[in-house]
Amino acid sequence: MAQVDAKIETMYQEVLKRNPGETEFHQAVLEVLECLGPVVAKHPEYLERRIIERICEPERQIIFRVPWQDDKGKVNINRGFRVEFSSALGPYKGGLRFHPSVYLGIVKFLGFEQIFKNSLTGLPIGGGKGGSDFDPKGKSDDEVMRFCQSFMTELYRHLGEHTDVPAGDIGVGGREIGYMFGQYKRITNRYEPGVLTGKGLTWGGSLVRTEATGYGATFFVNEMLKARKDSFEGKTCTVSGSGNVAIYTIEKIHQLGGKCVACSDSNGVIYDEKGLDLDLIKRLKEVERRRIEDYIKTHKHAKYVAKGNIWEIPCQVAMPSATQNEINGKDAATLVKNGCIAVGEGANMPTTPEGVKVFLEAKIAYGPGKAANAGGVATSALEMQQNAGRDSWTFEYTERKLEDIMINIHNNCFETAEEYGASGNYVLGANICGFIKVANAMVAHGLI
Ligand code: NDP
Ligand code: 2IT
Repeated sequence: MAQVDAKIETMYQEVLKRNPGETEFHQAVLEVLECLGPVVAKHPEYLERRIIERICEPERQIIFRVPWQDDKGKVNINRGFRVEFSSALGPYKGGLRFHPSVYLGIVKFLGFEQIFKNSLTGLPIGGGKGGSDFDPKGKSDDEVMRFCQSFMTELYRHLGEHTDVPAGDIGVGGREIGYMFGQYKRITNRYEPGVLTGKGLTWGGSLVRTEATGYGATFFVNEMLKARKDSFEGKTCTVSGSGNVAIYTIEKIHQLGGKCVACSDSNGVIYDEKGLDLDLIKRLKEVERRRIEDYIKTHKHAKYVAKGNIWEIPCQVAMPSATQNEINGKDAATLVKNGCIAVGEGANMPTTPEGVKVFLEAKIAYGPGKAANAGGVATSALEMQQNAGRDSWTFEYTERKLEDIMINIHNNCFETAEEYGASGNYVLGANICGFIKVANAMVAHGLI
């Protein structure tokens, strides 16, 4: 093994050298590479065909200027990205993120994780990600529309139902997908629903896609709890964020008998010991686009802590659903000390490597993002299936499919961890299981 590990270390050093300054990308690559020693020891053909080095290099990276005019007529310039990482298993598939922190390193970390996540879903989708450093916060609908139209005016030429199919992520929801779909249709003169997912229900969208990531992550945690002969019933839970993933995580936790007492946004944390009022949160965030702080305007018994740390609130189940690196080593230790027995990542890479180490050493049920939050992209693939068949399925049928997919992902990760002698380690299970399928497809496709 020492020789194999040394080879993988050399590959990682090469990634650092070729991608300077992209710290989130380095972090995502290291987490996967650290799991692959025993895999390449069993499969020397992966080393020979240099599969790992190829997987770490995106197939294509597109960076473009996005000029747009705000309501005052002022010209603004943002940067747009689409990283088409791997088409080994299907067309590039993955969301678009609009947030001021977006740069190439963020898009590449997300695109890299997406390859393995999409492989875990068992559906025919490759990995990609995109976005912009545009900040939708505080912008009018018209400004968001003009931005989306300008963004799509460049991006459209790279898309297609068999080529690359974007969806939402932070800052990109139904409104943005609508404006981008409209512009795509106008430029191409083609009504091609299969080119974007997360669409509205009357123009090609799928039931359950809105709920899918949060519901899926909760199903995944439910499976981890079941494997330990436990359940959500009566559990106190905390969910960071208050966007799409957080909202439907809270909803499913409540449906499964848990009580969610806290959520957050980038300004602060809400704590409601009676259990969060989800109807109010939906109205504040989905309809009125307000800050979570406004929760206490009507619910005076609840507490709001500006710049608070949600992980200091005792809980048995924690579901980070905001952004990357939101749980550090200290937060993880606090969670474990306070009695947390399960963590399911709705967000992508929300736990730092130090935090992951704490969870794994404490042997709590820890579901990493690329497994736990795969329900969103899986339901996007179901939306693609419905579009291809000019069909639309019922809520119940689609939700059952989502639950089956999450159960399968759980079982595959669990069994892979067992097979590699790391019982209960879903990080190892997810990385190995996701990687092998992609690697085998790459071997089959030859040197491309
Ligand atoms: P939304 O834009 O709907 O919500 C994001 C939430 O996270 C908001 O409450 C936001 O607060 C908070 N947040 C975002 N960035 C930061 C930050 N830098 N610091 C603190 N809080 C922050 O996005 P989603 O719910 O769609 O995405 C949440 C996470 O889930 C992301 O990691 C995303 O990659 C992941 N994910 C999403 C999927 C999807 O289908 N949408 C699928 C799989 C994973 P504020 O409003 O203050 O910015
Ligand atoms: O991180 C993710 O998996 C997403 N943002 C969803 C991607 C998709 O194509 O539905």
